[in-house]
Amino acid sequence: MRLRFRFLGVLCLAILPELLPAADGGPTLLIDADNRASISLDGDWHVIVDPYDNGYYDFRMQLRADGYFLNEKKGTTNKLIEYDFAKSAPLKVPGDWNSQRDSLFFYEGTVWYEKDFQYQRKPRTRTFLHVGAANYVAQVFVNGKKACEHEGGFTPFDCEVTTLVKDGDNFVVIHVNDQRTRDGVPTLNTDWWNYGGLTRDVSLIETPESFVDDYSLQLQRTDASTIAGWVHVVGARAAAVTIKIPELNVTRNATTDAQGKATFSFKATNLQPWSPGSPKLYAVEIDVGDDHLKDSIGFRTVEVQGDNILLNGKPVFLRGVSIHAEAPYRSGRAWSQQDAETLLGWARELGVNFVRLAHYPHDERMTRLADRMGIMVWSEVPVYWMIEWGNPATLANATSQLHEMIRRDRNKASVVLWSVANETPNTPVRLAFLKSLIATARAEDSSRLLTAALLVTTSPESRDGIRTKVIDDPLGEYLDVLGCNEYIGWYEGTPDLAARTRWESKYNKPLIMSEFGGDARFGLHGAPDQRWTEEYQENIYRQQIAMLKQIPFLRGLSPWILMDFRSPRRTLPEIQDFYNRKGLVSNEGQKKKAFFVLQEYYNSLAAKPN
Ligand code: GCB
Repeated sequence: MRLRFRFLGVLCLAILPELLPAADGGPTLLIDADNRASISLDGDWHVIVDPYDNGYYDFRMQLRADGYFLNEKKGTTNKLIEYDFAKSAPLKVPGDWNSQRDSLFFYEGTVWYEKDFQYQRKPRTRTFLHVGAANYVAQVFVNGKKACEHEGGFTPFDCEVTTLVKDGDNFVVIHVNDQRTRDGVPTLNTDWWNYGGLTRDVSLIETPESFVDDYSLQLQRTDASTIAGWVHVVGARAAAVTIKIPELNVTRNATTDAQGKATFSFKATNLQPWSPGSPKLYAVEIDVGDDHLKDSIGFRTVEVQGDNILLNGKPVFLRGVSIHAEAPYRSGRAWSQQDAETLLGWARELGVNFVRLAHYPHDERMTRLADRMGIMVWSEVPVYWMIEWGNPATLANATSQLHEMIRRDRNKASVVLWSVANETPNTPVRLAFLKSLIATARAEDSSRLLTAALLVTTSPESRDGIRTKVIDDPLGEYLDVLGCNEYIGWYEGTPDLAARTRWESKYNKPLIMSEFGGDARFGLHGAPDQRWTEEYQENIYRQQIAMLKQIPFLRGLSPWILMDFRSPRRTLPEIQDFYNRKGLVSNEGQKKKAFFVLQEYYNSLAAKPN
């Protein structure tokens, strides 16, 4: 909960004790939500843009912690009511507000969303309101009562509304606020657009009274013919759980323990492991009483041995590219199947077997599609640049976003790396913060590799003009794979400086060059030393690739970035116009010259066995 609401809470206690927010149990996160039967609430929602948060006050300026906009919704003839959802213009959900209305392009603040829906309650059924993502804080009210609230703009949440829905007419109001705050995750400054709103799907999910809320099924690292995992059940004691993988002739039963967990471990003979060359997914069925879940899961191992990354026991080189969740061809936050297919389609054309989904968890359609296409994924939390490292509330917030990212995607074979941070300062307080995130990630998922995009130190030039970049960040000790961002030729010198740069690492660990690149406006041509031209960007890529080939412990790269993306930091008229132009593809889908340089390199690597 952010300061603003904490303050509101204190005020309410002091002067309006009867108006405290309804007690809510907090949201949960239903794994595999996109595979459950649901009633979509996507489409037009009425919205009230509320820059002063007046929806929390009544007409006498009395604070209504339960939300003035909620209780008076339908209105009565004789009262002064100064708003009307029914007459307010709609916005599409999913969708950020910035790209849907010119007047909201730069808007950061509160928008109240409202939707009417018909519902019939069913016996022995629980109902959840599922929100795929709301940037940044959301408070959900159903039929005027608070259901839950959530902080974090890129992970899903599910509010139980079983006792709030009724037969016939219902309405849901969601208060979404995307004001940046110093103590937030991310914090005040980022190099991407702060797209606000209900940016992913919203639906009602129905479950039986007892149901599966989480499960994990993985190949054991030490024994690639054993599948092990657990199923967590809520609402029942000693529940009988059955797992079936028909193609492997597997049927296994187990009973939940006092914590609601049933554990499994079984041999899987003739298993075809998931890999980029053969992204095999198995239909998996999980049955607990009346709850029947279906998923498609790939099984593979990923581990580190010295400075190698092993996929299914064999060394692999990660030919990647970084991707923002920016919608291709139209601006705005990407969310649709079409968006995912376009972005991963270009990546595939480039010759990748790996993508870095920067700088926050992307829509689940991306990781599902990566599973099917055989593209390994680096997924990260928005712990970016300067977070309030010493603030326990910020750590709690980052921890919960990390937990939600892992929980949503823990059964996706494509996800091989969790990243806990991007370009963070080398200070003791930040190290303590990130060590805590790493401990959480390891406790929640011991099967994947942990990484972070680090900054490096550079030694002064020697007499022959050679410099050394040293990976010596103390965080490296706690990671499995080192990530490193460098901008030789763009923020640092000219492209030819790459030829005079050597790399060393304090750690015997694999390195992924998680960012490098430079801006080019598509269609702007000039000499290779002329900034902003396609030729300059192409030059950077050529020089970088020559340098990267010399790094003995390099095990992958994800240059910055697949497509141009909106950023408020990039104001240069006629070149940037609020776009970061480091894309290999323009936001209109035009491929720049550097695209083909990287493609040629990746094709040559793909031709060699790993
Ligand atoms: C970085 C950041 C990335 C920026 C990029 C740039 O180091 O990690 O978020 O967009 O540089 O273009 O400056």
